[in-house]
Amino acid sequence: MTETMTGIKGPSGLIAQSEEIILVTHIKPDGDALGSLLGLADVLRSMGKRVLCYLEEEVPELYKFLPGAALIETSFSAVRNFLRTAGESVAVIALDCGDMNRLGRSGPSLHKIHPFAVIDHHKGNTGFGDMNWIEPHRSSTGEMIVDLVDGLGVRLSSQAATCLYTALVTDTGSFRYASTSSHTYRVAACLVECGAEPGKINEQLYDNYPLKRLLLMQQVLGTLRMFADDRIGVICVRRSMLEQTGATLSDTENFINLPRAVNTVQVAVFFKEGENMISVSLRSRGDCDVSMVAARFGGGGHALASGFRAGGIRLDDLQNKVLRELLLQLDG
Ligand SMILES: [Mn+2]
Repeated sequence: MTETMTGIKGPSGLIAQSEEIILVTHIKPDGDALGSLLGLADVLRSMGKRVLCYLEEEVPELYKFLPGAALIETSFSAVRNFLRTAGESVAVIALDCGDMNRLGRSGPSLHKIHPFAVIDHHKGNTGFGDMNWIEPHRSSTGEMIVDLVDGLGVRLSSQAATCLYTALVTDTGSFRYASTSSHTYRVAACLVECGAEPGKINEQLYDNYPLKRLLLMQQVLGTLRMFADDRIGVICVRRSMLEQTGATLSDTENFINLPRAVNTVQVAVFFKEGENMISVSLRSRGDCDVSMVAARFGGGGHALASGFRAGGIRLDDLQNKVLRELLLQLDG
């Protein structure tokens, strides 16, 4: 590692003391969540620790290529068994997770295990651990894990490097977002030196879609409508489109970035018609705080990315309501 690394970081003392460690991350896991989880798990195992990775839902198809993904336990009984056979020195580390609720249904049970450490880069992190290492300026939790591992004096395996590189590349939008710092690139360089292969990883992440996703995209783009002098771009996915293409809502990931990237657009909106509910995603280019709009419908999120769900309303009616609120927010 280079001299730019800043010494011992995060819960390295806790890791040194704990022979048995449970790693958890947020539900609806993204590349940073899973990459950090599996990268740190690999490192801890190489240090001779007994490690359990727990996530209460299945790993999304997109991330199944990550080394170790198959070892993630999805049943809480695995946690209970681990605790039953563990010694005194068991610890939990929650990764990339802003608050306890984001751990899912088993959050409260996991949170009863002590010591409970948090490693995260979300601005709004509630600091819900016994020890919290939260650095909101960081590009990704994966970047923090690489510094942590550097402080532990462990060399990353190519498997761990692959996981952590995936964390970096996904959470920085392929090194495009403002959170990408010179340090992010140094960490990326280190990961490549340890065996991460950017070409292969990017192909897995970005050039590996099933045809049904493209067919769904074709239909969803057909719904595009522009409002307010092309400042608002709206797309929808309807149940019938999923039925026709065989795709699922998970195949719509990143669709919202298509209207968002139009040069006149300030806000992009994506309506997703579920069985009983409509989910709405809002993305802003910066001038409009879409979390205020989501909040008016009982949702939440950040100024640039937020969302909510609504039931008992037709999609067209909901769209009219959302547009009205957005115009107030844009021009009000
Ligand atoms: Mn993250």
